[in-house]
Amino acid sequence: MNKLQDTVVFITGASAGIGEACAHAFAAEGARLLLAARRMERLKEMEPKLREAGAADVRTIELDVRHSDAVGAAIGALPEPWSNIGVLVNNAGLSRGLDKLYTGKLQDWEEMIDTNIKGVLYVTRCVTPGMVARGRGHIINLGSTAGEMTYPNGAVYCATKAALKSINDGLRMDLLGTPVRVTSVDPGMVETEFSEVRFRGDKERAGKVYQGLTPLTAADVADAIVWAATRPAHVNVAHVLLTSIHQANSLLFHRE
Ligand code: NDP
Ligand code: 8X3
Repeated sequence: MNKLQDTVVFITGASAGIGEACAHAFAAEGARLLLAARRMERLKEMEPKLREAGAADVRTIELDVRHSDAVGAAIGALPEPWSNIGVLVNNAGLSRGLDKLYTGKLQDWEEMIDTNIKGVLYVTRCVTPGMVARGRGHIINLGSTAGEMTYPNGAVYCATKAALKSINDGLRMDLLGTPVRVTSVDPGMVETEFSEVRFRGDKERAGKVYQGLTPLTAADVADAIVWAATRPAHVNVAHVLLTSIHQANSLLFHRE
């Protein structure tokens, strides 16, 4: 039997990109998928395909992780077995703009900080006590090479991902003595809707980000996440850093 058969896997930001790919990868493991995002219609469209792909069951929630009350209400209202979350993938996140810090837009900063840091904290705060009480759980956060090395014009996005490093380390220490695991999966450039969101729908500018190189795919990242989630229960994969062969770090790329 698959290790994750019937395990409730909660994925935030499951309506696109890495989150959507994780939904498919965990479906293939026979997991029970709890999927959250703001675009409910996308989640609903995914549902039948995920069942076909092997998901034990699928439940979708409309959720904006920036709102602590909404996060608490959505998680608090889950009936069994959905409330028994075994794996949490804190994936919801975004970047806005590519600007010098001293000319950046406050609204962009608020959105990134509220989603990428506070959203992760709110969801983690709601889900982790149940994991501790049940003696089983795994929290997987989406970091980034951006959190390892800051790049020009991206200070605030990079800071949100660097903050996750401290959150992961702190959480791992606070959970010591419990069986709950904490993993950070930190990809380099992945071709998703990420750049379109960053440039507010400017597809041409977004396309240029990936020009001349082979980026990671969302499925590559999902593969690493499922790998971390399927290690033996005593193994905690603290950190996975993965880039395409055309990327050395946040700043250095090989373009044909
Ligand atoms: P996408 O834009 O393709 O997907 C982002 C997902 O996050 C969407 O499903 C979106 O759903 C959801 N989301 C955004 N804001 C919120 C919110 N406030 N509440 C709930 N859901 C939200 O981007 P990626 O798949 O690339 O990004 C996923 C994660 O991976 C992010 O944390 C990102 O920082 C990280 N990452 C991405 C890399 C890349 O190069 N693409 C590299 C390294 C890390 P909806 O709009 O429906 O709410
Ligand atoms: C996303 C990767 O380098 O575009 O975290 O910021 S990058």
